[in-house]
Amino acid sequence: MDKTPRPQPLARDAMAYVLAGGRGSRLKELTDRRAKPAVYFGGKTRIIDFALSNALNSGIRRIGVATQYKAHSMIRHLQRGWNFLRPERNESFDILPASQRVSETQWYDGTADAVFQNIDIIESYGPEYMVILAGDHIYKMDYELMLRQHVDSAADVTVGCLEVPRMEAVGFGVMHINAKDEIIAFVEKPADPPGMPDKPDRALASMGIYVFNTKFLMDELRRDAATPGSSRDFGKDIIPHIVKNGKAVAHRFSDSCVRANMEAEAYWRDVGTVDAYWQANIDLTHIVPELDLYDRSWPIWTYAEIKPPAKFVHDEENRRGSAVSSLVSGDCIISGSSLNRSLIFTGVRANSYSHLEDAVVLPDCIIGRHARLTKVIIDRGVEIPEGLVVGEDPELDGRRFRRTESGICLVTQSMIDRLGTVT
Ligand code: ADQ
Ligand code: ADP
Repeated sequence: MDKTPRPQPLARDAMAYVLAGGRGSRLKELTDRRAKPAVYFGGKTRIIDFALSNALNSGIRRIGVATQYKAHSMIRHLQRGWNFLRPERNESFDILPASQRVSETQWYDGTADAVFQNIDIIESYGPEYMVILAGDHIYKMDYELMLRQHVDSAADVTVGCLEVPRMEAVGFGVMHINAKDEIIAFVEKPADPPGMPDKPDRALASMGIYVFNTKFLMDELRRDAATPGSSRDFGKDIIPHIVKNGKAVAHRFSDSCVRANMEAEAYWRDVGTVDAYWQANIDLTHIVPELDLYDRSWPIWTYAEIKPPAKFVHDEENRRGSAVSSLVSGDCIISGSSLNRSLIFTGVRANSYSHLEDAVVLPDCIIGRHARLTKVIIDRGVEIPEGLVVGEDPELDGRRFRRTESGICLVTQSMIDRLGTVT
């Protein structure tokens, strides 16, 4: 028998700190009233559940979530679904809204400031490592492997990274690395991203997730806070400074992503635009989607009320309630309505003669009789009036709804309320 002692999991000495305060303005009306990490995704979950579930599944038992922009919807979700981590088991779960703790005039500035302002809370727990996460990405990742690389390489910071097409990297931090995976150059959101030396059409992009030794991070945050002109941001200030003055190492996402089948590509999505959001949700209706929500070894936890099952009704007028290649959540009643390639969140009512195709319908919507909806996202709680047609007349749709260039329509209740005034 192999008697080599197993290494202790590093995750038990780590705290995950999830940055969840950003608006995500490219999601338009979907983030008018809630922060991007609180936006619904995948039928039952919200975007932030992915980072939080990754932390939990990686073995991390201390979690802090920094919120700022329109935080109520998220705070409610976190309080209901995520406060099962218990201090008496050496665990913790803290919701950390910007609350002017450092100065009475200062809300969170950049992302680094959202950590800096809570240094005392972090230090009171004394974690050895900090795993800084963005709360707004969809992916499955084992952070233990990133922690292990961080410790083995004795890095000051380890930055999660993945390859993207070069021109898509304008929205990311972009890095060059050497043969030992040390980051030798880092530039935040360059207008003309540098390609990889061996693949000029690709760029190595930061995922905006970082591992630090806690003491090093606290010293860095204090140094940065005392630096005039800093925007107090990880991507703009902290990471470039460490790349120049210390040891920053890149961790490739493909090394630690969790895949049900190893031939699948490493799945990571930003879902930061209306198109990307629609596509990632609709992708789940594929026969074998790249993102497997049914993988019991890496569950995505969320808050969900106990609701009755989805029901499909063959109505009195002999219309079948049916769904093909679709996901339908609990508490939905699909009565005499047909759904194809659609993703229906909890509590939706779809009435007779309505037809939904490539539709993403958020919780508690009511679809009126004879409505025909194609390539749509329907915001939470919208009442679609009888006979409304969306997705068949681009010009009319463009005047009534938020229509993207690729023809996806985002429909909110206020757009429905204004329908009578739009010709
Ligand atoms: P961005 O995604 O542009 O770039 P940012 O908008 O700062 O980074 O958001 C990062 C995360 O922090 C998001 O989850 C957001 O909700 C949250 N956040 C933003 N401002 C906050 C605040 N004041 N308080 C609390 N939370 C806040 C970053 C990196 C890039 C990297 C990309 C990857 O800077 O280098 O490539 O992430 O998406
Ligand atoms: P959730 O995102 O949790 O589904 P809702 O879509 O119901 O919640 O609302 C999003 C946020 O907007 C919540 O914080 C809620 O309190 C707030 N809100 C809901 N209705 C209104 C309203 N009429 N005016 C202002 N804020 C509202």
